[in-house]
Amino acid sequence: MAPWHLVVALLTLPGLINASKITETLNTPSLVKAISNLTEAIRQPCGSRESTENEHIQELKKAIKALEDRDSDSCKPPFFRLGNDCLYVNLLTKKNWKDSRLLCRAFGGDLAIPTDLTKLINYLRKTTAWNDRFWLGASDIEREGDWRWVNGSRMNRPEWWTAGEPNNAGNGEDCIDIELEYLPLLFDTNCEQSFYCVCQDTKH
Ligand SMILES: [Ca+2]
Ligand SMILES: [Ca+2]
Repeated sequence: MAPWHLVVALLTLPGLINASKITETLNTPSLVKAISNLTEAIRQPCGSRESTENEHIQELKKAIKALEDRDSDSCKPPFFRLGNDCLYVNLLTKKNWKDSRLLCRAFGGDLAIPTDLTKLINYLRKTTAWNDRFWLGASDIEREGDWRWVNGSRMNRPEWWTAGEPNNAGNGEDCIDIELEYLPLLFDTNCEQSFYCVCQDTKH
């Protein structure tokens, strides 16, 4: 149950409101204060309490909104926030592109479609080995030269390619990877090679 649903459930049963229990569960002082104020207002005699009650309901709504904003900004583990994206960098096992995609899907995501390639590369350079390679979520498997992200959209970022890429070397390079050893941009590479990968939770 999402925290705000818990709050709403508690508010429908005023006799059960217990500020210390809510503090323990949610650890959000502003929300607890709003609930306490509203509870106090409800206890006042009818007639004198209406305006105070409305004020406290507004206060409560604001606190719940703040809680919702906090939750919508967070990424579900193992994903972490990097700019606008919820990403997961798999450094446990190297797999080919298709199996890397399955791995990302097992976590509830897919191979990454990064919003900010520079930010991602800076992160990888700080946290991984200098010559690591990572699959991303784009390929021209369906039609040579027609680069598509895994969500089906056209990969329209010509500035993200390393100079001379994509070159479909050996007539067999249909998947995109980052190669930190070289210029920190994208390469087309044989999809059967085994690399680490960057996954993304596309629900965030
Ligand atoms: Ca190709
Ligand atoms: Ca290439």
